[in-house]
Amino acid sequence: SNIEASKKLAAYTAVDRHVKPEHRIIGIGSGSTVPYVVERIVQQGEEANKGRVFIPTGFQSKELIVSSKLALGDVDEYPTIDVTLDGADEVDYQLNCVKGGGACHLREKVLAEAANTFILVADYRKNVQYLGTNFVQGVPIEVVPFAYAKVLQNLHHILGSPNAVLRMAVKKAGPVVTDNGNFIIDAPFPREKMLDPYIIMAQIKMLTGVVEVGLFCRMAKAAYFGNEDGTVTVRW
Ligand code: DER
Repeated sequence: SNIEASKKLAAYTAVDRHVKPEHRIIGIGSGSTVPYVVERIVQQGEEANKGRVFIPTGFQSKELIVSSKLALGDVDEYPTIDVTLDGADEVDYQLNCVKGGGACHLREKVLAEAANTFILVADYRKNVQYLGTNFVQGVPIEVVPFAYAKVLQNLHHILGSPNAVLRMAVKKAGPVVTDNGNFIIDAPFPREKMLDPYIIMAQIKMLTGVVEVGLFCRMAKAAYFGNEDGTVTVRW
């Protein structure tokens, strides 16, 4: 499909430009675009990948690294990462992004922050002027289960997200549970709150019980978007 082709195009372009032979510690994100990142890195060959370690951002990411026969590294051993590549749910013109559609944004943010270079790869749907344009389900927020009702109440009545909801699982009874054993709340905000996402991110982060917020504000060095017409849009 056009969307898959555009994910592949973004991923291949980003890897070709940012995963250099001297890069040894590589962070791998989560979602359906990063498999193309790993595919392209594998294509760099055994020689290039000898001595490299790949740090996962969760169970899916770990499985992807292992199934691609790349060396798995642990973030504990490698607090500094040469380059982390990850997907996003939306990216605005200042490279603020919404992440957490796959409920993996806590470990993703750890590896994004630990990286000397953080690169986003996405299909054209994610390339927006304002966050909340296409990805309308809301800002993903990882919360400890004990506090989720309180956080929901604060979002509804204080932070201006009356439609915030606990993310329910589809193939499991009850809520989605993250790799860290926590819940996810999806909190939609009106556009004016998304003009400078840093403000709302900080306000959400301060709510007791919030573990991490799926807003990555100006962390990425560049974002690559595959377009329907086979071109790539790069923003930095
Ligand atoms: O959940 C996440 O943060 C993922 O990276 C997600 O934002 C991107 O998923 P996709 O590449 O499948 O669209």
